[in-house]
Amino acid sequence: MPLVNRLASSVSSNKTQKFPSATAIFGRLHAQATNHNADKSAYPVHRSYCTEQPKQADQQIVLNGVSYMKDAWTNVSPSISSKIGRNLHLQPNHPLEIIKRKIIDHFHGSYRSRFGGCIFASVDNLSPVVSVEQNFDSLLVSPDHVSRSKIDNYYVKHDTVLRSHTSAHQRDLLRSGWNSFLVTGDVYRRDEIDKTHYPVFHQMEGVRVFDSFDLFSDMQDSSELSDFKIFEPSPTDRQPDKQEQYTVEATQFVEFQLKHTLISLVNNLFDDDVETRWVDTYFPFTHPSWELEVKINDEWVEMLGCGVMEQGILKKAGATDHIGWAFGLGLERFAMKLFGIPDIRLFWSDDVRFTSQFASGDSYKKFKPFSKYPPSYKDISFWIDNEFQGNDLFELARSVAGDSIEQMSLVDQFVHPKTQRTSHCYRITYRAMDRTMTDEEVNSLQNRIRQLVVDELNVELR
Ligand code: FA5
Ligand code: MG
Repeated sequence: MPLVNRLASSVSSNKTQKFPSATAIFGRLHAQATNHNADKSAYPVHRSYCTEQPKQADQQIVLNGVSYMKDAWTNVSPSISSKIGRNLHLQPNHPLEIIKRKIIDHFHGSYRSRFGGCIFASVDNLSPVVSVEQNFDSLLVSPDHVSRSKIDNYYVKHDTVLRSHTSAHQRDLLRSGWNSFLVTGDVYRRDEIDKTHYPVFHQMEGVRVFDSFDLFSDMQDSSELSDFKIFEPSPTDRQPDKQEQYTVEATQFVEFQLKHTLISLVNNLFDDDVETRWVDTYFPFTHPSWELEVKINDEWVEMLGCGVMEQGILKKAGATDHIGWAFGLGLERFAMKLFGIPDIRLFWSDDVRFTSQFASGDSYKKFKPFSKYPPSYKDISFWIDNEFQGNDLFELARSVAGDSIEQMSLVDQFVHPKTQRTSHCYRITYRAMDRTMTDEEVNSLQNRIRQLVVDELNVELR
């Protein structure tokens, strides 16, 4: 779409790595890219990337009614594919649908064009099956970036992936002519297991781009307008607080706008009853970049990532004379804070003791936990080889025990002084949300996991 048709609309603290996720992966690569002495062994060579030739397998995988030919990259498990199409964010009065609606209402209510219309368009029905190009390349994620790994993603086939973030749609929506939009959807990641992490969760992406009139027109004295420019006359070096092409003042305006927008959202949702802090971070698609953390039950929880969009993405989308911000927030984390939901697995529950509590659509009602059943702890220790990845273990355990596992954590590791072999000990917390699990049930699940780690992960039990 020609540019003229584009809709005319228009503090940081220390990083705590409590909830590592793909951001941590983006961050790791940044460290690798900027530190030439980085320990390469931290990125084992067996991780494979999209440059590999796919091996054709004579099997199909059907997702959302569409059939795909499997190849060497396919790693979508049945438990994951069964979640595609559930669309919790579209189920009326599901807590994720309520929080989505509240956020959209906030944006529609707070941001209006000169003519009174909504500035932010909203989309929530895009398929989670996207191309690798959309999920990574369109966002300037380099071809060998660790975040593309099969260890961390669910590949449908070599060039198709379950989106790992809603950022996968940024470039296409900008290209179709929108300057400000919200995109909500289910996203998929091979990730750790605990009360704030689940392999399928929901994100909302927000994007807003500005031309120089949008950005500087609020200046008191319009004669000053001409003094402010979005672009440097010639690119500078990249600096910690700005990209090469953008001026400091344009970047600071956008940073201010972005942070103000997100803090207003959080205050509006949580009635100002909330402690927040900004943490500097790294994403390949924004610079500078931040995470917003919120205190929940005395713990800082990362709620979203955001930043000033890389100009290369705007260029690819045809918005060459613009600057913009983007954010991606975790809907579960917002709903957990708003409703006081203690465990991310509950969002998938069909138990009426859960669903009935939201049936009225009342966003102010606090969740009343039904009785908490006793946990059962089991440890599993083994010698690992260089190929071992924690995410493979988490996936395997989930395939056996599903949502009966509340948490899995690495509680001990050491290297044997003589053999130099590495031992890992993981503690599995079993606790179903709807009943007490019997000892026999837990033992049988644990035995099955012990058997499968040996068969599939090439480890030796201790
Ligand atoms: C991203 O996904 C970036 N695409 C966000 C972004 C968008 C940055 C636009 C800049 C510009 P991250 O991996 O940090 O970033 O995830 C964003 C949010 O999703 C997190 O802050 C968290 O709230 C939520 N989240 C991440 N992993 C999980 C998980 N396994 N379970 C539940 N929520 C998660
Ligand atoms: Mg993050």
